[in-house]
Amino acid sequence: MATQPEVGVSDFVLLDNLTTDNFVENLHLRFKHNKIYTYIGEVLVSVNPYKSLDIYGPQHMAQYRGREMFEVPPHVYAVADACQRVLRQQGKDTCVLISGESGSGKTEASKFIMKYIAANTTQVHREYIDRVKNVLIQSNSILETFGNAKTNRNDNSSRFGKYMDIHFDYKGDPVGGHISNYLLEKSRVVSLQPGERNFHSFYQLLSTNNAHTKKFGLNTTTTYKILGSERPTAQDSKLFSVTNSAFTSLGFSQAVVTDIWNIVVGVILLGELTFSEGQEGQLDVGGPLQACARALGVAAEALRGSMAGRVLAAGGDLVSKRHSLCDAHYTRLALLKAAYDRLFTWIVQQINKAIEVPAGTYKNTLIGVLDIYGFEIFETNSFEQFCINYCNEKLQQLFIELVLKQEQEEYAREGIQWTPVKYFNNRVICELVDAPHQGIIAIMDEACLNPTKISDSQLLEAMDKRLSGHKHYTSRQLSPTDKKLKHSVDFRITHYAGEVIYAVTGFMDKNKDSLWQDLKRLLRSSSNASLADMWPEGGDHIQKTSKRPPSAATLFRNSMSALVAGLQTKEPFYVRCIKPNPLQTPNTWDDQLVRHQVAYLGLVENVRVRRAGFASRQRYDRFLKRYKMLSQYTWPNFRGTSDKDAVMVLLKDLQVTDVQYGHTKLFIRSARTLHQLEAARADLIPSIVVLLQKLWRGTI
Ligand code: AD9
Ligand code: MG
Repeated sequence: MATQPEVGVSDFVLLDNLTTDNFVENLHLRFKHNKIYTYIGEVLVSVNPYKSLDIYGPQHMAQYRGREMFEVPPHVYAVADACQRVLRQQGKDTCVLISGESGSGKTEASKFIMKYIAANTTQVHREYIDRVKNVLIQSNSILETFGNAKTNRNDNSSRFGKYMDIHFDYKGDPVGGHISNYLLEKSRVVSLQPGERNFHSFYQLLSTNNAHTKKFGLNTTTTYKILGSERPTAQDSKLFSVTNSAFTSLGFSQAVVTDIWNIVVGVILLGELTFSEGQEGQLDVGGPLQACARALGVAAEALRGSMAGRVLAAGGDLVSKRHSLCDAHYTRLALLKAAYDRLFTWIVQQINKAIEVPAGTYKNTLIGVLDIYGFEIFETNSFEQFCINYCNEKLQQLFIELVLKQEQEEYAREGIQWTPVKYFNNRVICELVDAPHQGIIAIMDEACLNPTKISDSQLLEAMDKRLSGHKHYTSRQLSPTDKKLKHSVDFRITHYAGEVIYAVTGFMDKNKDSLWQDLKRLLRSSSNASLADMWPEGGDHIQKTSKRPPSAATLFRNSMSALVAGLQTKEPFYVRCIKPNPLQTPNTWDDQLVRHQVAYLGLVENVRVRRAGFASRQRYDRFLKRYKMLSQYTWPNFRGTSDKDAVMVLLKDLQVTDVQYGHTKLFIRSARTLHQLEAARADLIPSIVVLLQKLWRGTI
């Protein structure tokens, strides 16, 4: 592998004339030759090839085992290996942060990393470790079935954020894991953009005639309302078996698997219920009420009742309130979203039970893999995109802080002087969203807590009042002449990755995220034991006044801060994913699209920082091994004491002066020097090979 010809430069720090044009050109050149990976120092830039490349097999894994990143061509396996090496050699927790926009290849990268880590284990306790590896990998299939969907950007788009810790014992073998899930895009259950699908689980279930569908009269040919116009495919039916066998591998009992699919059936059928106003003003519920109730394990009458009205505890009294048609529709939507969301979170909890490190097993270190939904700009952007894009801001912020911090720390550790490079710091955008009292989340929460009902447009007024003048915020009201802000509900955030216009419609409701107590009680009473288990608060006494739960945005902000705090304690590795075209096709390059991503990911600045001080840094022993042939004083052997001395002698002989000698590493200032060293090495290798061959043959 190491002898393969180089295409462009495999590390951007070696780029001669660093401009965005040259950066993109190098990326494109490599992409054309199926070289989808390129480094910026230790950061991996990955371009989605949209075709399967023969670079992930066991023989490829073997080539990365125990090798330094610069010794082998760039690869996501090299990142995984470096991660595992830090963990084994330094006993440090590490994490891989994968970012990039929707469809850029984050989830695939995270799976390759897990696959590599799982394969790279010692031979002791083989059986146990094989089980752990198997469940870690199988858990992905279940998560994707229930949490991924086809969007206009990606046929298998993650609609939730995932952070997975993989725990290792003192030998560096995986012993278990833990998954944290973040904000599932549950609104998808009830509304789809044209051309998009609901979560894969629905189509998988309906792709075959199976016990679950037969029992409730579902069939493969009917079009169900929540599924839009999309039909199950052959791929869905294949994946349905994969999901079911993953359930079995993870130790889900048949009863639990049946419970899960019954809930999915229940959700589909809830969408089929019809409401009409009866003669006496009561609400009539039509459609498959009986089957729906059976699937959810509740009495049909109780289900009907909870759509037709609700019971409120007012003061000490219980008051019944009839639902209007509009209330009933709203109630159904809320129930659909909540039921599916809880199902997803509950499945993650069950997976966690299956993969948790058994009590008594020694946990030493861990690798965290973060694969989160990418930055999104849709035709209409709502609360979900607001949260997703905020999440991407937080990760970008972490990247900025850690990359700078790491560099500075390394220079300090090695006793090297440097002047920091200026960056666009997106902290100001994070604060626009999450600052206490002044941020959008705080303003939303305040509105949600207001005892009088605040409408979405009143929320927007409140935001305008507090945020007018903010450089990254505006709205139709504040900028009436701005043609892009078409509707009165529009506001715009200038994110680090671009401008996004959000429609405030639905923000209040989605942020409150409340569900009538009656519905919680109904689900708690289900004979479907798993469903009942998902709704513990449904068991509370009707008159118990519990504190209002935190809003959806606050919960999300808190989970993001906890995530970032956790990541900051670990040694980070980065994979920056790039989407080459919007068509999801191979061999197609959209220069504008790539250029935009390179710009907002700050990749050129990343190279600058990396080179601000120095184009390259290498441990003395490694440097010597690679270049000692270039001087008679170091080839074949140096007679001095330390590797550092040898490198000093070597570079003096070569008259290389633009370097600084750190305590353990050599810092080379210009990429040109590194090029020259590489070129000199490449020139010499053939003659050395001839020399060695002659030596072996005894002809000299
Ligand atoms: V989203 O934010 O979840 O919508 P991701 O996760 O960034 O997005 P994903 O990994 O799902 O994107 O990649 C999208 C598709 O690109 C995959 O389904 C594959 O078909 C394709 N892909 C991505 N990476 C590779 C790869 N290394 N080799 C081949 C790939 N195909
Ligand atoms: Mg994904």
